[in-house]
This record gives sequence, structure tokens and C-alpha cells, in this order.
Amino acid sequence: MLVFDSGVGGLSVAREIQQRLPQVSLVYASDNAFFPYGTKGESELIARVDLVIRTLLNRYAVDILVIACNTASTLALPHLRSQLSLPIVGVVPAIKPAAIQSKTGVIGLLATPATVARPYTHELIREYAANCNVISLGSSELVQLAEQKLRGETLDTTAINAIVTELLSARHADRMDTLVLACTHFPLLREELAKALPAHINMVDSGEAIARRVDFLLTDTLQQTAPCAATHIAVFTKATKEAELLAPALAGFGIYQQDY
Ligand code: DGN
Repeated sequence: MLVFDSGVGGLSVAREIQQRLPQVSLVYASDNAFFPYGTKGESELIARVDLVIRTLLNRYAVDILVIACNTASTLALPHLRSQLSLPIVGVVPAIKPAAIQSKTGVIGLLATPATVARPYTHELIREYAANCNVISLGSSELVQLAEQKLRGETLDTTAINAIVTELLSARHADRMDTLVLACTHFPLLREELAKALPAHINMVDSGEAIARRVDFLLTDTLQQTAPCAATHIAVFTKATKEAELLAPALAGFGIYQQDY
């Protein structure tokens, strides 16, 4: 299985998959050479994701592809599905479960500025949260903070507090009871966000649902495969010192740095 993101955010999804399917081998790929995705043009990003995924698929035996990045999934899923024949699971904002869970009908949506602006996201809101008030906020800063946290750096929590204050200053935000973490980096900051948010706000992300979907898709394949030790590999598309600093967060993974 290949789990792909622009950085380390997809590890929040990979961890859910590993927890549910510890027997499955996993390649985690971080496109750190092109990080962050949130600021890239749409055609440039589709071409980049296409190139990196094809290169990885040529190099590793992959039975299922997980695009563990909302910014890439909300843009490139139709393209990838039309080009590749393997099953592809995309990670998109968890608007539907949030709308089901919310009692007040006021939902926060925290994502990258690109995901917040995508027609795909607006379509999800129209389809599943038409009766809700969705308060969206795009933040690139939280993505950087999540990367810093996994590198073991001390975090500037005033930046997190400022983002939460901005979110809660929107009209009707006093009734918000559910917050969608619609960037795979953000569950890595769950503790810090919980400290900054009022206690009654429940955070929802896509990680567990993705692990369930992967489990469902893999069940047939796994039953046919003889049991063997699972291997975990992390691939970075650019060799940097930062990637080395991530080693503690990647315990159990063999780390490879390749220039793509
Ligand atoms: N982790 C990515 C996401 O879920 O949108 C985005 C991070 C980025 O490259 N900005």
C-alpha cells in the first residue's frame, strides 16, 4: 500500500491504517521537494502528483493507493482515477460525518486555503451539509506547525491560539459544536487545538474512516496472501536534514531520500 502526502500530515492517516491493519506493508511517501501543496497552481499540482505517484508505482509493488492529502485529493482524484487502474482512496474533508454529529448545525472547517476554496469542498457542503452553517478557515501556518512538531521543535502556541480565535470570531461561531480537521496535518496538532478550543467543540477528521475503507478494499487480497512480516518504508522526494529529524516520528520505518 502507498500512502502519499506533500509532507508528514499523511502520517495521521497512516497511523490509523497501521492500527487497524498492523499486518499490512506500507510505503509512506512525502513529497517534501514540492511541499507545501496549498500554495501551488492547480495544473502544476496535478502534473506533480501524477509524476511522483507514477515514479513510486514503478518502484514499489503497490496494491492500493491512499492520497492522504485533502489539498491533492480535492483536486487530482478524478485525474488519477482516469489514469491509474489500482484502487485509489482519497482523503477529503469529513463534512458528512460532521453534519451528522453536529447538534447545533454550526460546523467549523479548518483546512489549507486551497482546500477551503476548492469546488470539490463546496460540493461536499452542498451535498451533505446544506442545512448547516459551515464556517471555513484556511490556514497554511498550522501545516508548518504540524511539521515542526514532528521534527521535535518547540511550538509557538500563540499562533495556534490566534487561528482558533479567528475561527471563533466568525458570525454564529458561538454555536459551533463540531470542527472538521480537513487537512491531514491537523490531527497531529489535536492536543494543541483541544487546549485552544472551547471544551464542547468536537473535532472530526477522516483518518479512521479511511482506515475502514482500506480494510474493506484489502480484505480479499489479504485473505489470499500468505502471512509475512509487514515492512514500513518512508520515502522523501528530496534529501534534507529536516527529513532526518523526523526519524523519531517514523520509528519502525526504513527511511529513503530520493530526488524526484
Ligand atoms: N496535508 C495536506 C492536506 O491534507 O491538505 C496539505 C499540506 C500542504 O501541503 N499544504
